[in-house]
Amino acid sequence: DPSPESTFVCPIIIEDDRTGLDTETIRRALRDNLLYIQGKLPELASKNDLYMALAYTIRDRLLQRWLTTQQTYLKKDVRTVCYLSAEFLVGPHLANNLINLGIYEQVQKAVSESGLKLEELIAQEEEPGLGNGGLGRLAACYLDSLSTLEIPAIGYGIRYEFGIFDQEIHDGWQVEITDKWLQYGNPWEIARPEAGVEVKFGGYTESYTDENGNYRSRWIPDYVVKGIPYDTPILGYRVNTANTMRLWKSEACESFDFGRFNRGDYYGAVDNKVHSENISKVLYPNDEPIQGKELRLEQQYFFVSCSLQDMIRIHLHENPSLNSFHQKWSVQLNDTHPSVGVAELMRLLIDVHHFDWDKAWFITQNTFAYTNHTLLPEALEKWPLSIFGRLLPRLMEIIYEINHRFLDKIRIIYPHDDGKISRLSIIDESGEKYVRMAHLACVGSQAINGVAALHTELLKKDVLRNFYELFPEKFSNKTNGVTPRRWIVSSNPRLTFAITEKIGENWIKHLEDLRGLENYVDDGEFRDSWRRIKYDIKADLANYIDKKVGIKVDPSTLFDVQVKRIHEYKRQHLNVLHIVTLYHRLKNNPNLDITPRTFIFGGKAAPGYFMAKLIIKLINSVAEVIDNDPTIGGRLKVVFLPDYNVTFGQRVYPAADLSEQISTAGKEASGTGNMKFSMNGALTIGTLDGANIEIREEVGAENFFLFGLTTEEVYAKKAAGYNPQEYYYHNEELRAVLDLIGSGFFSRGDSSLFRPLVDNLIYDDPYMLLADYQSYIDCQEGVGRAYKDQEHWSRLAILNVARMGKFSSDRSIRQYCEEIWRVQPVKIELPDYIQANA
Ligand code: Z57
Repeated sequence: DPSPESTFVCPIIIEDDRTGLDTETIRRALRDNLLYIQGKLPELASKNDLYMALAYTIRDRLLQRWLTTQQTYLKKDVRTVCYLSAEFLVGPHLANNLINLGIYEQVQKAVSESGLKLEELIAQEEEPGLGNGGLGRLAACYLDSLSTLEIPAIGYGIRYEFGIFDQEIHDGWQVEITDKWLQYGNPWEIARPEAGVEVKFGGYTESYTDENGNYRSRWIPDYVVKGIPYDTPILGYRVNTANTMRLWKSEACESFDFGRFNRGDYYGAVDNKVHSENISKVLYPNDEPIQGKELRLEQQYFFVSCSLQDMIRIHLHENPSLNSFHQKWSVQLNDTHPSVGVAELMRLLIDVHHFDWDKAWFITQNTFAYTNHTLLPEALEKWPLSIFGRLLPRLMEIIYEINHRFLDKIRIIYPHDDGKISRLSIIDESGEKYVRMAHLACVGSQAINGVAALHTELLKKDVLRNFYELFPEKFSNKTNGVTPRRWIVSSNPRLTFAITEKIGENWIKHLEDLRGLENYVDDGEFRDSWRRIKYDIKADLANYIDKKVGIKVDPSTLFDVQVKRIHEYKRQHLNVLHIVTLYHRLKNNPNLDITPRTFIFGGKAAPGYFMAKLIIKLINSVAEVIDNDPTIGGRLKVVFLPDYNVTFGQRVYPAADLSEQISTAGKEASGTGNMKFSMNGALTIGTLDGANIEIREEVGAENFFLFGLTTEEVYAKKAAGYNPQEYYYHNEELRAVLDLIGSGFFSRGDSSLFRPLVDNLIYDDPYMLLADYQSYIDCQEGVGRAYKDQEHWSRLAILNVARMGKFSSDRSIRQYCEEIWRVQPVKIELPDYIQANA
């Protein structure tokens, strides 16, 4: 809480140097920050010093907007969205803040004084890799849209000291390097140690009777950890709203250390400090499947407890009690990772604020909403009771009580159906006992959603069928979206300019306006300039590829791109089967007329995921053999670009001709890369999976390369006893391709290297590559033919961009606001001594 002195009204005199947006003022501010923040004379400043000076200059310009936003929210006592997520993959801040503030050009000029290009300073920023892939990146796009739509919101998460590892490739294999993103400091965050909170772990509970004769429970923890919030402003596009991303860092609790220290347990005290600091040390690098490691559960409870305590503190600052908590806060659970929040809010209301059970449950249920992001059974999170009960004994009790009351109600609806009861139970008692986090989230939330139309249907029919039957009204779909500010304006300035020249700049905030481009598909000059732009971007990427991996690629070839986490269900190896098929055809018929292609891959494998790592090795091995084969004569090139991340995504989406979205139908919940490609004028080759279905619906079936089994066909084939060997024996070309890989041809004669991969496909093939192989190959032939007619291809590309309006995260967030959160925009007025945005 603010100290009493803070009510003393003191007009703060703002130096013009920290708010002015004109070139001259920014020029002065840069020099000022270089000297007084970085402590460098211009002559001795490194590129990084200049980046830091610029970053602080921009942060200065955000601060008034940020503080005014927070003050307005407090004064107006607004309803606020809290997005709880274990990951926020925000990407570099600098360029986005320049664009959102509308001062890119001024800053460009101001920077040129230093003899550097703004683009070089932008490239200097180390991206915060606080996420694995789609789920964390979605959270970041949603924060951008929340601010742009002027919705009061806080993103709560973990400030990992080490984010997703940096990937290197050694001899074709992935090697993981620690991500030291904080080593040169982070100019975008402000620590708020005064808002620290404490979180309990371990120990036991005991019951007692309070002064009013009420039975209560007390949690005597084994250790207590302190959470320190680090805040980063998230500015909206051309608005004054700057919301907060509040990430928690774990620290040792001195008071607790002192107790041990004084008892002479020096080692114990230091050990506790080490353990406390470990909680926010490192991001778990698995994208889909969660492994049940205790530290991961500690991370989850840590950030959820910190965040809920923080909301309660803010709430009680403006309200007499927590009775209205659910009216002021809507808390979104990004997957089940924060779902222990359901039990934690119950604990805080009952144990700390002395609510009775029913009132606490009413508030809790009306506070939370849950987004599911996966259909993979192995990715549905569950915690062994043994671990859960030991680490969070009081929460375990509360979950038992929630479950008990829930199942009592269920028994009335399904009187003699024990099977139903055990399928719905929050506790899995079929073998070793587990807490099922998705069940806790479903029972404790007012709304449940999937992330694409197909995904939501499959949730209702399959994964969450029993819950859908119980409360169908809680379920809805919210198809994912991505922010056009980062994924078009910032990453693709040339395309942005070309679009804006024709239809104005409204599309940046209203992506549906891209429809206006349809008027220009028949304009030959426009198509010409469209192609020139794509070619120039591809030439830039070709230079970058040469610099990074020393491979020369030709920008006039078809750029066929697959960038995403490496996972068997995403089927990067199906893409490889196509490449080897083309290679095999060219070997047998060197004069074959094929469309020259450059295949570009990028993506990280979970460090413990053997098959994914082997797929990376396979891509690199095939790349090397093809590159060194003179008969190919550059008609095929394969490039694996190491260390795929947000920064590289911004480079590669604009340069793609073809987007590979080839997951087994029914496996990819939505996908969001699919949207980024298409918005940048790539055509998609894809299955009827996730959001691909909706993209195809929007852009038109004739502008989308579709192949493969449908979800129903996949299910039916599985049920009928899928046998991949039939495909292997009946398809000669497929057999030749698999045999070539299995023979050691791509592994210097070592026929054992890729055996596990080839055998898995022939004898098991859980993701049905062999069933989809022929359909994929045929479809790719159509792609190659289509690319030969460049005028035709340009038409399709323009139509793709023109029809992608639906996939702006602004649309997704509007739907969440109206249908789940019931929150409204709040305009932020700047004090009049602040220079307004451009
Ligand atoms: C993750 O990135 C996603 C789902 C998960 O359950 C976990 Br854990 C991590 C992804 C899905 O695989 C994508 O299909 C989806 O587009 C993305 O989440 C955002 O919803």
